[in-house]
Amino acid sequence: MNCLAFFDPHAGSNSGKISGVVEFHSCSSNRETLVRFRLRGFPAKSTRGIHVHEWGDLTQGCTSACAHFNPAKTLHGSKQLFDDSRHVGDLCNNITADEKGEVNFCYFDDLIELTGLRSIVGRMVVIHAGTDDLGSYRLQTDTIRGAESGKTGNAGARIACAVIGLTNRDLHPSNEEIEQAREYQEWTNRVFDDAKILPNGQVVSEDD
Ligand SMILES: [Cu+2]
Ligand SMILES: [Zn+2]
Repeated sequence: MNCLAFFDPHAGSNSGKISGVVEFHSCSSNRETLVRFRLRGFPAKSTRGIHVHEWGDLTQGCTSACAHFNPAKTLHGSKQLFDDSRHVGDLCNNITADEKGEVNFCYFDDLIELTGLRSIVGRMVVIHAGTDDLGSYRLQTDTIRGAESGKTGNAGARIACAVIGLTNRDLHPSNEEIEQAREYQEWTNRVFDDAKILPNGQVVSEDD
């Protein structure tokens, strides 16, 4: 199956003037869903939060997309720090632009699906003004930063959003893309294995 979210820089729901597409592909040759970013319009070398939010509803701009898509009712998190204890819509949490302000990147996502209970079809890709903190403060529930970390990753305002729709384009990855996506997967798995010290310096025990 093939889906995409088109970012039109002239759309009212796109104050960030982001253009391009986020593509999704699933097929029998890979267990996970390929996610491909082809976006431009970011400040050079900036990192921005990106997620799938629950509804593809633009009646109040990106606001009516509501919260991160979270059918399992878990806390916000990231593959690197929390494995599968994260929202289905958390994706890779952040994208980083190159010196031209472009993002060309693909990876395999093991939580989203294009059919069934975890289907993201008809939902919304939202790009934020800030960086997703990966849920790294989510255990500090007595602070605002901690509570938000477990909900939104403190990624900030919504600067652009686009509904995920079906397409008849074949978005199957090239061999080169599959290789790149596997490399990224190994990297996130490796980081997770020794994630005893979080990016903020906080140390978590195995029981956490
Ligand atoms: Cu978001
Ligand atoms: Zn989330």
